[in-house]
Amino acid sequence: MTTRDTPMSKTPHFEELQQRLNLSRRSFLKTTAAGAGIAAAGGLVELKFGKEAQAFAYEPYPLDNQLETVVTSCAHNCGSRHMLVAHKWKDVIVRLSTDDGRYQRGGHFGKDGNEEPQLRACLRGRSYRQRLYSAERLLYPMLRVGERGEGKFKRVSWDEALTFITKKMVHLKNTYGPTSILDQSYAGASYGVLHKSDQIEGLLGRFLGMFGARTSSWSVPSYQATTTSSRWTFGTIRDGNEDDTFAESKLMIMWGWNPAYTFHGGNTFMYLRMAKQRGCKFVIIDPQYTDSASAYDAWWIPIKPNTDAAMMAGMAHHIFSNNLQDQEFIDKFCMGMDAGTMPKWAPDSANGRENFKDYILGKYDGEPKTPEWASRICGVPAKDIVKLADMYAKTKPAALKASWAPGRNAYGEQYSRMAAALQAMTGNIGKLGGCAEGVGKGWHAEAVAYPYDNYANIWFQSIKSDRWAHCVLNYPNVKREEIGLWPRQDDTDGQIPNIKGIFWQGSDWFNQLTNINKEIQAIKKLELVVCMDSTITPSGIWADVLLPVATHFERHDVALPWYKGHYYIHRPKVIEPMGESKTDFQIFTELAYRLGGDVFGKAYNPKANRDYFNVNDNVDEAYLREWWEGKVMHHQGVDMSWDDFKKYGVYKFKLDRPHVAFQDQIEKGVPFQTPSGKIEILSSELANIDDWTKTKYGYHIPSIPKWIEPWESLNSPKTKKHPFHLISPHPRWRTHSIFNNCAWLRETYEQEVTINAADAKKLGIKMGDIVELWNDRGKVVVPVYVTERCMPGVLVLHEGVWMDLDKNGVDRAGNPDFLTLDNPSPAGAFAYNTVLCNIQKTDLEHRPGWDKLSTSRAHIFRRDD
Ligand SMILES: Nc1nc2c(c(=O)[nH]1)N[C@H]1C(S)=C(S)[C@@H](COP(=O)(O)OP(=O)(O)OC[C@H]3O[C@@H](n4cnc5c(=O)[nH]c(N)nc54)[C@H](O)[C@@H]3O)O[C@H]1N2
Ligand SMILES: Nc1nc2c(c(=O)[nH]1)N[C@H]1C(S)=C(S)[C@@H](COP(=O)(O)OP(=O)(O)OC[C@H]3O[C@@H](n4cnc5c(=O)[nH]c(N)nc54)[C@H](O)[C@@H]3O)O[C@H]1N2
Ligand code: SF4
Ligand SMILES: [Mo]
Repeated sequence: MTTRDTPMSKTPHFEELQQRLNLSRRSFLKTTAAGAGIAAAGGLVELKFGKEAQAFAYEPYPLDNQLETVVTSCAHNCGSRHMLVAHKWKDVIVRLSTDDGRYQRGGHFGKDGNEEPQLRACLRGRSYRQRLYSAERLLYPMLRVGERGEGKFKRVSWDEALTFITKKMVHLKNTYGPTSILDQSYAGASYGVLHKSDQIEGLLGRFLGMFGARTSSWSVPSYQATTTSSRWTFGTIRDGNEDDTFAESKLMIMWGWNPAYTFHGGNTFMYLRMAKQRGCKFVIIDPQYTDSASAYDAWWIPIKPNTDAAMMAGMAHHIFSNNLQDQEFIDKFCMGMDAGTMPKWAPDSANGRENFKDYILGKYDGEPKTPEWASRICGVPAKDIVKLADMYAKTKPAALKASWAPGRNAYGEQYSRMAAALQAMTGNIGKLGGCAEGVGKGWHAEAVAYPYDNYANIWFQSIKSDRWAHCVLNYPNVKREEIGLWPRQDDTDGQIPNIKGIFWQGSDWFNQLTNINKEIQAIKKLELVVCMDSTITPSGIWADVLLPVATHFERHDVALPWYKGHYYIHRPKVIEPMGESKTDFQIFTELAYRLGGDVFGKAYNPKANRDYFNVNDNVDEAYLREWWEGKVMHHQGVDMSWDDFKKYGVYKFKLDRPHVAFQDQIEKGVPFQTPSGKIEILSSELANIDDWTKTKYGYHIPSIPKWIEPWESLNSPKTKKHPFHLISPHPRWRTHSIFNNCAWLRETYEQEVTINAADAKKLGIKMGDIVELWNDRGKVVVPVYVTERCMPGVLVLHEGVWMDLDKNGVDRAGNPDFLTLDNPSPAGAFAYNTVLCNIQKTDLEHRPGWDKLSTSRAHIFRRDD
């Protein structure tokens, strides 16, 4: 998945397409009326459907040598990408195993190693059969019959479902204009090259843009803070090393990073273990003593959530005031780190006069950012701040891996920029064993196998993603800065989008964005909500139309690594699509033909014919082969043919040298991709902005990293009413909301809120009690987990559980997004971890899952009574 690099407005291509489509209401009615659905220039095409869903083949239990073995990969936005090996009996997958070394070229059972490590699946991946064949699997199109959100649907034919959608789309576009449909496609399927969901490169954006009605969502929930920060500082988001380089570090500072739970690469843990074996010291800065901390016997520094930038400023103070910085590195590569590295133009710019060192030393505000100053804010003893700063400045090479959660905050970008300043002042950028992450994107994959041309990213307005509800509820009385409107180069600049419909493709965003109660109000105002997914989801419950999508076992594709890893995994169609499901690409192509006949259909999917909805295998193969031969073999120097790749199932790249971000900048003097060619601690872009309301940020952002107090935190007066700070990290047992309904995984965990033992005692709360958490935005009910491993004042509740409302609007499942706030940080970061709330024992009903039979038993082993 990518974030936007070059915003694209209407293109000459696009104008031409729209003219040829001439999508007036009349021409649309003509197209559809011609034949209950499909009768474009190419003639009538009959809709055909796959077979009915198949049951498990339990009997007779097939032996291994009776099964066919197919190499494929796991999917989704889970932090990694691993091989799954499907063992199938006829058209049913009866077992899943994983990489054991033998599937690659020159491979054999057990082959493993540093260069070409095995890609071994985690528990989630290995449980995939339960998702594939789950009771919640969506097998045919459905239309809503009850109120929105009531969850009442009836089965309809594809033709009925698509006719419903096309009519509404044309109505919305004609009545409310080109901003009327909101693209909420996300990363559920970003890591395939053909059947892709994504904000930028995805199939939905291309489809809605070409249709001529698309409001886009530009900020990413994961890491918008560090995306913007890395663009300002380094000029790119490719600031990541490959994981094997961590094995070379002497000091590993894991800042808000818990790879034992939250994956960031497939073999991270293995390489970190190698580092440990070689004597690397580990430090963890996190409100929780995590499993990563215990696995590496790390020095745990508990910190008040959202105060990281202050602690980092305290470290910088110690480094500067003891002259521990790498001054040679600073002088050569940095801009604005200190008075000596200020650009010549700086004094002319109101926001550009300050340098970082003088800010840290207190020259501008009379407040030196000493370790003692920092300690009062972040709660970490000053002596520990000094000790860590000393270790970091004196150990070479040292990796400060600044993960994303501490940036998923109010002013999260300041944390990310402050981290970059520390990495730079210690000279740990571009060096093996050092680290500039950040975003952490390492090796670059060829990621798109369908046309990625001038049509690829057309949009008519683009807003900060989690302001859609605010926009809908307040339209037209919304200021552009409230929704972070991306500037446009034409006369529509600043126009507030009139959103009347939403498409979800590869996203469960209704369940995953901030402030769900506000979303619930907003969605009632919409006229069209379409959910494309392979299972029923909590978002789907709020849709008007559910379209069944074939999973990655049921279509042909190639899998990409996540942010780390350098390999491709072939994903053949392992089984036929279940029920009546179709691929996203089939659905959009069919919709394009219905909306605009051959002109739209062919432009959207040039290799396909009118019958693609029924026959897609050869077309998909042609796209993939072209991608492999044109991009992978040609651009990436791969000598394996497409047919051989399909035979082996995986291609693992051997890199000439370990992949270290910015190595050439440091070693060969290649300029950084910033305007100045330097590491911009003072950002040229920010220093030269006068009217912030005209930028996508909307609000002022200092041009150097600074500590800014978040809206809510343990230091805020609001703690009188809501004394606990809630953070919501990512779950080990789910990929966000995916796998929530997997019974095998649920046996191993419970969605529960973690609380410090002393806090629990004060409140009379015991392990396993059911509690309610609330603030002004909502209320959720969950069991409680009492531990010393979480710092006082902090609660931890994992994101992604499937919401389950009672009649009073209380969430019985414990989804933290009923408590989160939809105010994004100026740079676009979702403030998921900026939440105050309260907690007490409750008699309210708790429901651990939609399927009560799959209730977890984990709590039985944890009760202390
Ligand atoms: N198993 C699993 N892995 C995943 C995912 C998943 O859903 N499941 N999702 C993937 C995706 S899309 C993403 S974006 C990444 C997210 O990756 P991260 O952002 O790194 O992960 P989180 O789990 O949110 O948080 C990591 C740690 O940060 C700590 N933390 C929270 N707030 C603060 C703070 O204010 N300060 C400090 N110092 N620490 C804090 C938490 O206690 C937690 O231990 O993970 C990816 N990997
Ligand atoms: N409180 C709190 N909330 C958070 C976070 C947090 O830290 N705290 N983290 C946020 C982050 S970083 C993220 S990335 C988001 C994730 O938010 P989402 O992306 O909404 O989460 P997923 O559960 O991964 O949903 C992806 C959906 O895509 C579907 N899908 C998978 N493959 C396909 C396909 O091929 N086609 C189609 N049409 N659908 C497919 C899946 O079935 C699933 O329903 O959550 C965010 N929410
Ligand atoms: S869920 Fe992610 S980490 Fe687990 S096996 Fe699948 S790809 Fe790998
Ligand atoms: Mo994410």
